[in-house]
Amino acid sequence: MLSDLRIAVVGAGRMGADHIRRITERVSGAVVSAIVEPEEGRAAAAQQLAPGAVSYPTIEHALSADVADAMLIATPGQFHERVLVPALRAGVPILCEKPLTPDPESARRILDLEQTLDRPRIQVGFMRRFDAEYQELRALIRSRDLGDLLMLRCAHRNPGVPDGYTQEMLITDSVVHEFDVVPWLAGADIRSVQVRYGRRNSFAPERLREPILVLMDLANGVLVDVEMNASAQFGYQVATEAVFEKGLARIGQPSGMQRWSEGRVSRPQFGDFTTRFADAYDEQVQRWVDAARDGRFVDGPNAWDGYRVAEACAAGVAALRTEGRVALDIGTRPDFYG
Ligand code: ISE
Repeated sequence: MLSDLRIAVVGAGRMGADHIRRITERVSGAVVSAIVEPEEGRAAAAQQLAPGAVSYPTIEHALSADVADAMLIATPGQFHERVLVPALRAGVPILCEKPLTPDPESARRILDLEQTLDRPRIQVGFMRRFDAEYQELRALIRSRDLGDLLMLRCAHRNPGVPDGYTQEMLITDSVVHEFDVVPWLAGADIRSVQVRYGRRNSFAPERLREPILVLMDLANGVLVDVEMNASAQFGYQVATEAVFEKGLARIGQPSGMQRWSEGRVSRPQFGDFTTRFADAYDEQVQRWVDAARDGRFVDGPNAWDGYRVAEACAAGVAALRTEGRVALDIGTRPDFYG
């Protein structure tokens, strides 16, 4: 029998703590053996969630203690390269929360380093690919039952955003997910990105000008629009409408039990992404654990996908300040990435 995968979770903020809970309570074949978190209060809180884990202030301390077979990186994106480099040099399987790194240059450095190994080690945490409805929609597109896909109309609505959230993060922290999942759904790369501003939501924090509309042209002619709305107030919603030659499909619509009382019909809805995508996160981590244990290492989006998204984000950030389309040319995927 395979022994449990010993995972070091690097970064014990919101996502790190969520993953520690997930691995401890719901994922099979894995334990959290180490928590890498320099901030003492956070490290102590995280340890309560995984009492068997040992805390280390840096990844180097954890690696030299030789207590982990794999790394789950959940620090903010700007620290990813700093953690990915020693983890790659140690050759361990890595699940890296999105984004791979914040810019294409650092993402390329990671690709170069990873390609010195025998095969990929990095899976990137684009969890939407593990969501049941996204998978169903992708299968429908591929089946061509409704003819060719013509357009994708996406809505990405957050009730609000944390204090540190900046205008660029509309792209790098939020639309980053559409930059991954849209090409995966439609089977074609993004060729250009454009941002349109409309009337500003007066409930948005002063520093933000939003909602925005992000338009993408794909290499197969499919046109995509994303309403990115970071101050929607009412709740969290990620929805897609796919327009085909002979039909229409929708995912992410309100679902679940309807309650009819006092003259109203209502359904409970999601307050944030950790609950909306809870099943997708569980599935993502379970599949990564299984792949890490049986030597496949990656079962989902890889570092090449992370690099493509970093290029799309750079175009998206440029598009925030440009009228018209910003072109994107991602280049050819190295054979190493299959
Ligand atoms: C957040 O960081 C996420 O990754 C969520 O999935 C996304 O919906 C949200 O907009 C981001 O701020």
